[in-house]
Amino acid sequence: MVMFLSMFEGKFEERCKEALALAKRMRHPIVINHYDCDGLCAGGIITGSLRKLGIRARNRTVRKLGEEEIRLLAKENEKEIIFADFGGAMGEAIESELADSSVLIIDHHQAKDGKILQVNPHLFGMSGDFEMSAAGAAYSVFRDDDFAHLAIVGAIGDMQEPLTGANRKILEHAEKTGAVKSGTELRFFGRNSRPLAQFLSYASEPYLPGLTGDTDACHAFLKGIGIEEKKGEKWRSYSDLSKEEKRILVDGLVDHLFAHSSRIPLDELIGEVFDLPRQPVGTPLSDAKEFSTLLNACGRQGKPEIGIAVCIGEEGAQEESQALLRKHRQALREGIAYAENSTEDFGEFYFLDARGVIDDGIVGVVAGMLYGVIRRDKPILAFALYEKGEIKISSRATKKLVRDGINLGATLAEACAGIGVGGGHSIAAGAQVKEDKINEFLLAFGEGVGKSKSEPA
Ligand SMILES: [Mn+2]
Repeated sequence: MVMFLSMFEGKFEERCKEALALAKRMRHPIVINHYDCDGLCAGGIITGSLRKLGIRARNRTVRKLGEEEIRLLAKENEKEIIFADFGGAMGEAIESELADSSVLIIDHHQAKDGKILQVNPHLFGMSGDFEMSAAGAAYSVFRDDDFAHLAIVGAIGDMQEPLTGANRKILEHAEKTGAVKSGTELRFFGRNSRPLAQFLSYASEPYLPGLTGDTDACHAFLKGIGIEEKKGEKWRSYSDLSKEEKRILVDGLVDHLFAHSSRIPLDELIGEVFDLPRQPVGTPLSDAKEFSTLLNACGRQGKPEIGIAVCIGEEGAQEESQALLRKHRQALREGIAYAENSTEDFGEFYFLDARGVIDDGIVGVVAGMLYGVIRRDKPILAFALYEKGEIKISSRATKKLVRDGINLGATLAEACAGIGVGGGHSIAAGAQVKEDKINEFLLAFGEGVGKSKSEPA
């Protein structure tokens, strides 16, 4: 039996216990979660924990939960429902449409407390934007240490780094149980799993000009700084390097980036990383950041059930998920190659029109990666085709731009007023606008950016 370790202060802890008691009374619940990394982690924690308790939980992953979705759900006559990573803002609709069902909401977005039992950091004076994800909230309810690593993967997927507050408490606990091991290292993928040249040439977050996508250039670079790629017959990975070699590699990268007039700040190259020692060695699952990308790949390619299976630790799911991850990375590389040559300077912001070229599911990620290759002096706005004559809009900024007054969530919401829907975080936000309204939108967005710069927060 799992011990209910006390991790948080009074009221939140009480709410978690109530939620666990409600979940344990369920017999055949359906867990409904959002399709992004954090949603899948939360869904995986809940579904996996319930099944370990002997409860036959089913899982369903969806892209959104609005009034229409709730109405449809009411028709299905589900009697026991757990919502994860959404639902907090839909309390009233859930109350009226699903009045006959036993419902639990585990969310971390802005929400109101109501009659439906809800676990949400926002309701207890914590920040759901920065210090707890839906996966963190789900883990706080079930406290099953087999899934502790997913609480960290979910937080990283929702861009909550650096981990502070509740996230830091969960991390400390997860480190004690041996599920997670943190350290300060180069942040690219494949520290433990890839030969050095691939480690560099596959780097996409951040994107390394002159190295990403060019394995020959990476061999030459490593040779130039005197790092041996092989030990005997074996290709060395980053984690095989000595401390001194790691330092030489980092210095070499900084020089290289400077020579390519790249403006990647050092804290995007090096930072806190999270190894997951209980996951299969040498696979993307053994690193929290890679795990999060793998889950996003599953969700965005319409295979969330594979992501859930990986979270729960079902056999065979791992191989399939890695194939999805490879496809996802390939699409990102193609996207950034296109974006690099197609981004235009629109005065107040950079504009990437990727309609018909980059998928709406990854256009935001590509927009963020663009900061590896263009000046970081203004926000990036990108267009992709969406459904039914609509355009999916993604925008990204940098931390410095946010400090200077940029708030993309607010600016997008305002620019969309009357012609679409939009919103999100100050550093990353999205919107959907009808195709025939895009000129109107572009003008309004440019004006909004100009205004927020002149009135710093
Ligand atoms: Mn989330």
